[in-house]
Amino acid sequence: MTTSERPESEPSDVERARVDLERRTRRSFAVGAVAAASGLGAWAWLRNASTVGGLPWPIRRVLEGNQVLAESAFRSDRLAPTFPASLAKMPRVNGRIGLESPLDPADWRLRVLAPDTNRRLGEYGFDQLLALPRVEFTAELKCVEGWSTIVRWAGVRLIDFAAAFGFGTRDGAPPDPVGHPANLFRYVGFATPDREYYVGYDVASAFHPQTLLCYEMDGRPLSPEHGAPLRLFASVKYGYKLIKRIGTIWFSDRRPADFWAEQGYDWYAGH
Ligand SMILES: Nc1nc2c(c(=O)[nH]1)N[C@H]1C(S)=C(S)[C@@H](COP(=O)(O)O)O[C@H]1N2
Ligand SMILES: [Mo]
Repeated sequence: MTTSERPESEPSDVERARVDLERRTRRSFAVGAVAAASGLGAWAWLRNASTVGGLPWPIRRVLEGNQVLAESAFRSDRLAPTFPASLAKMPRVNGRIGLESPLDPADWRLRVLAPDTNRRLGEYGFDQLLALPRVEFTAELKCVEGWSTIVRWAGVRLIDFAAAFGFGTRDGAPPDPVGHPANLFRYVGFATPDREYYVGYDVASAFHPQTLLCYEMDGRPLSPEHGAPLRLFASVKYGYKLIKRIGTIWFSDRRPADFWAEQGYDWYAGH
């Protein structure tokens, strides 16, 4: 396997977390089971339920339940399973929002913005990212539409980028999620250069060791459809959080807007 720095997962820990998660997920879905058993039929029951945030409230409840349990089960030392690179494939191209306008790679910069303004705190070229420690591992891309693909990812850990340039913390010191969590801004936002697609992360997920500013899939530079020159990969999030063609990043205490959360999907989107 050609991994430069592959996080090793601890099967027992991961397995324990998963069993815990599944047990609690089943419990939240029991809300729906009660309706199905009532003779009303789950569908009719859902259709008649009032909506909250664009979703019938029982679905909203399950999603919120999942957020609570995913956050509590989530610890940054719990790594998602990794796979041998020989099992990796390229996923299909899914989602082109924010990729429609032409992009000259030579002009591309990663811009870090001040919280809640468009003021630029820093601007970085691709070479500056390449100069940071490269991390490569093979892990699953999971789309909520119901498919998943094992993919070989390479890039820079977001936490390493933040540490290198003094972002993510109130005092500019390197982020220390375990030792000094209060020093971290609570959220990280990302947007495409045209701002058409945008995602928000809780800082624990953003600074997870398997969250990458990703510049390679399957051992090759990203294609435009997969988000060249830079996209996100996070092993703890569903595909819709893995924004392609990142233009801007901001660290903030205000929860950033999220394209699919605005359409009624779960904001947290952990799995
Ligand atoms: N800019 C942008 N990023 C995006 C999307 C999108 O529409 N626009 N779709 C998301 C969704 S829903 C998924 S499943 C993944 C798919 O990544 P892939 O096209 O590399 O397979 O990209 C995510 N990132
Ligand atoms: Mo997706």
